[in-house]
Amino acid sequence: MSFVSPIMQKIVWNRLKLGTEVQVLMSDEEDQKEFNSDSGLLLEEEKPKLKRPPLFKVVILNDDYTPMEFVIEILEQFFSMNREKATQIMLAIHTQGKAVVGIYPRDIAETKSHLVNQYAKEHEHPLLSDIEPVSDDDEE
Ligand code: TYC
Repeated sequence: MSFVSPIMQKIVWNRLKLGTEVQVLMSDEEDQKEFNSDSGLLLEEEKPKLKRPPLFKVVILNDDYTPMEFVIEILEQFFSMNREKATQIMLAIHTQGKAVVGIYPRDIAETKSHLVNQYAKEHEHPLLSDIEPVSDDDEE
C-alpha cells in the first residue's frame, strides 16, 4: 500500500465527486434525450377531442296532388322560411322533383322529416320528406 497524503486524498476525493456529478448530469441529459426520442406519443400535441356530429339533409319530394300553398306553409312552419324563400323552394321542388330544405344533426333531421310527413298525412296530402347523409362532396 502506498502512502497518500491527506491533502492529496482530499483532491482526489473532490475530483471523484466532481466527476461523479458531471457524469450524473450527463447521464440525466442522455436519459432526457432518449426519453424524448423514444416517446413521441407523449410529446405529440393533443388533438381536439370533440368531433362535429355527422349532418343530414332533409329533402322534400314533389308529387302531383299536394297544393302549392300547403307546401309553402310547411316550409314556413317547420323550416322557418319567409314567404318569398318558401315560395322559391316550393317551386324548386315542383320543377326539379325534390329540394333540400334544411341540414341538421341526425336526430333533428329525423324528427323534422317525421313531423312533416305526419302533418301532411293528417291533412290528407301525399307530400313526403326524407333524410340523406351529407357527403364529403357536399361540403365546401
Ligand atoms: N306539384 C304540386 C302541384 O302541382 C306542388 C308540390 C310542390 C307538391 C312541392 C309537393 O313537395 C311538393 N300542386
